[in-house]
Amino acid sequence: MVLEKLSGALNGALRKLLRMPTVDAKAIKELVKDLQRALLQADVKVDLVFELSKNIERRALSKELPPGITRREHVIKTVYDELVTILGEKTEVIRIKPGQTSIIMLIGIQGSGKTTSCGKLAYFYKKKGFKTALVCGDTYRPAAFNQLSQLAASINVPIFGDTSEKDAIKVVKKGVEQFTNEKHEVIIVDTAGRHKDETSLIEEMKGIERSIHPQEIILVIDGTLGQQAYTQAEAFNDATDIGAILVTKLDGSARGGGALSAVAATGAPIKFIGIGEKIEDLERFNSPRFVGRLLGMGDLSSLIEKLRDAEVTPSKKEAKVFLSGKFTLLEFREQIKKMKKMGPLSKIFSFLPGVSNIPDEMKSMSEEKIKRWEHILDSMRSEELINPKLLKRSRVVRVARGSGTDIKDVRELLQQYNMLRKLMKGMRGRRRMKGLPMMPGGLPDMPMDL
Ligand SMILES: Nc1nc2c(ncn2[C@@H]2O[C@H](COP(=O)(O)OP(=O)(O)OP(=O)(O)O)[C@@H](O)[C@H]2O)c(=O)[nH]1
Ligand SMILES: [Mg+2]
Repeated sequence: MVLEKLSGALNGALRKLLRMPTVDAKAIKELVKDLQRALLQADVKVDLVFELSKNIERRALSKELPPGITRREHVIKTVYDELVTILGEKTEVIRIKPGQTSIIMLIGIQGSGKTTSCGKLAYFYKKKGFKTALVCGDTYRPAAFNQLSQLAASINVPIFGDTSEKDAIKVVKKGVEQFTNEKHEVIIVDTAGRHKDETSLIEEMKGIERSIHPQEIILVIDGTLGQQAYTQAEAFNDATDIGAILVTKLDGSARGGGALSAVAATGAPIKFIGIGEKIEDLERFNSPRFVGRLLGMGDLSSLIEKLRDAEVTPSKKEAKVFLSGKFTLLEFREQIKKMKKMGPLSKIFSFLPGVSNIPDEMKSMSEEKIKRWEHILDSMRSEELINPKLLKRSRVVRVARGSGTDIKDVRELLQQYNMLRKLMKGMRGRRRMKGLPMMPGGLPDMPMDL
């Protein structure tokens, strides 16, 4: 599993949010705190974590929600979006033209995983049906050719190398020439990792680049570096515009989140990730999909679906209760309070066939509105709750002031209440069919003594 620890922590934070009775400012603060802890432990840069927290807090509490989306879903989607943003939204692929030769050169500091990744990439392209070959450009380390040869043999891919030649450029040039003549479609060049710093790395890269003109240069970065990966990626991104990045060792590294976000912050595209020591442990990097997996929730559509399932679903019985009894503002208030636990009205009404003409804004009533209405109803006197007709202008002004809302809000509530009451009156007229079982399209069997 990639970034197991980070994934577990992020998933835990979201699960906690799902269990909260309501998603309010306090719940979001707590979520953000959990996310911060998880990301900082994964070595994500403090600035990035701060930025992400701010964005999540601001967006999560935004007033308007898209229709049909609950506050909970909206918050989860916000977290998802913000994580995708810090990992780079663009998904880029290396395009290999069939029938032509494409040269891919890998560079990177010592031990970053170049040679292993050359083998993985060769396997990746071979599996896609491309005629693939490997060239060993590491003349510095004697065992390098041997290491790459073993990988090449294991996947049955030809390899070129010359252990008696010290000039890497000469060897690489010869190998590329040979494989181009043999009409190989993908030639992958391994290089030495003797560099102390980014500058010498970039120098050598430029030398080989001038002599073989690769279609793609891939900088291999060790994922265990965490946010330190930034300097390497930045120097590389400044030096070449045909560069991509491959982040290795994301399996089992606690700091991989830091490495990925640091690289993305330079604007350099991450095209592949290494997720193990085996030849098949290479993946194209796709940040939305990656974040989905990191959160333990697949892509976003399945995320939303899962969220819907995870939400409390009111039972048929509860739905009946909701529409039963005398329907004054007093009952309305009871139901509003219950709705906080039961979820949006659309769910409740979906249990009642024939109730399709509920105004949309009532069906997808947001949690903010439920709360606001609760405050408004709590500010009314009991005589007003029992007899809403008493609520003339001066009383409406008083209720608005008392509940910290606008007159407009109180009016809206009264209007919605009246609509609902009328609707129920209409249903009561049809109630003579009482006793019929619940049938699709038919009327529900429910006590409604309005
Ligand atoms: N767990 C894990 N190990 C990896 C991954 N990629 C590479 N390694 C390991 O990292 C070590 C170094 O890998 P190499 O491919 O030899 O690195 P290199 O960049 O070619 O090293 P030099 O040629 O010495 O510069 C090896 O033990 C690999 O097995 C990965 O994605 N996951
Ligand atoms: Mg090597």
